[in-house]
Amino acid sequence: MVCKGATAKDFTAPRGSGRVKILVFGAGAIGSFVGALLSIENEVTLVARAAHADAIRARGLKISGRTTLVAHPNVATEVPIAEFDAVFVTTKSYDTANAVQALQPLWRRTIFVTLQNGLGNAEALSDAVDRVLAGTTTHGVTFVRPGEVVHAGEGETVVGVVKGAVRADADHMADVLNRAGIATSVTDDVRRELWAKAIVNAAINPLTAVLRAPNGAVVANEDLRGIVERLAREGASAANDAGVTVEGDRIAAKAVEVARATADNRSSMLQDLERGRQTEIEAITGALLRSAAKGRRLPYTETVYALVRGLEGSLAVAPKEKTDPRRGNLFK
Ligand code: KPL
Repeated sequence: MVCKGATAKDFTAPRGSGRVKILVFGAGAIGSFVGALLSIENEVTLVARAAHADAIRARGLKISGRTTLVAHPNVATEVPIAEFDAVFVTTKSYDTANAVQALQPLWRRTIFVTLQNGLGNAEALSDAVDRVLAGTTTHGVTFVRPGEVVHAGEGETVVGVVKGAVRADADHMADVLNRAGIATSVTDDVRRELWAKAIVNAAINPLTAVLRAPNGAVVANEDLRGIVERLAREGASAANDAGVTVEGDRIAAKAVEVARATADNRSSMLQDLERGRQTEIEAITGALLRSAAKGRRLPYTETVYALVRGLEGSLAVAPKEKTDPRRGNLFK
């Protein structure tokens, strides 16, 4: 247990050691999935919206698909006053600032792990929080209704140190995730991993949103697969412009591999549009466009960016809700 003033080292428990007290802030698809699995061996509190929280209290948190489970984590609709060994931030990227504010009581008390899509989340956390790990996951998870998510596609999870923590903290967190059945490795270059994941998202999510089709559709024929690969290569050139080495052909192959592995999943961007919500286009595709060197054109990326922005506009997607800063917008 981490107490006030504890150092990163205090957090490090021996491998295979017992229960960890975890707060998962943001109970959308990924937050619910990770929170449910972690709750089997650990004491997990999921901060969720009222309808989701009520459903979980009444019937448990149901995961179906590749993972079948009814979990019974603690639920709350705002940050509880308690000590935690770790906080997972799993909100949408446009809600990270709200999340950081809501979690202020824990900034100096525990280690934070961002497990979010898009670029900029680790930086936003690091501006406020003492100890930060970041992670990426390519599991495909769909939020079906309050109290229920579907694990539609297997993925990989990677964590690494961003700020104020040590490699042993990342090892411990990976161990906690592995013991929960979420296969996780540790990287010494988490920045590169975050960029690679953003590029994979930029190659898959907008296309699925435009086509209104699950991930598998974008690699089901050569023409569409060609677009996925071009989007990934353009993303790699934006990353390289920003000083992050990403190899174009390799990340293109990775994007195709992830789309195949999550073929049945509806991407988070498609789920957002289907629910009439704002998408993460700015933190994913927009961030890549803004990172490209002056004068570099990314024609495929620019096109899907404009299409998704257009869809958000034409579907009258609710502008970002004004949220109670204690709660943030809790869905990822
Ligand atoms: O991260 C995802 C998302 O939908 O945001 C993938 C890996 C593409 C799974 O759908």
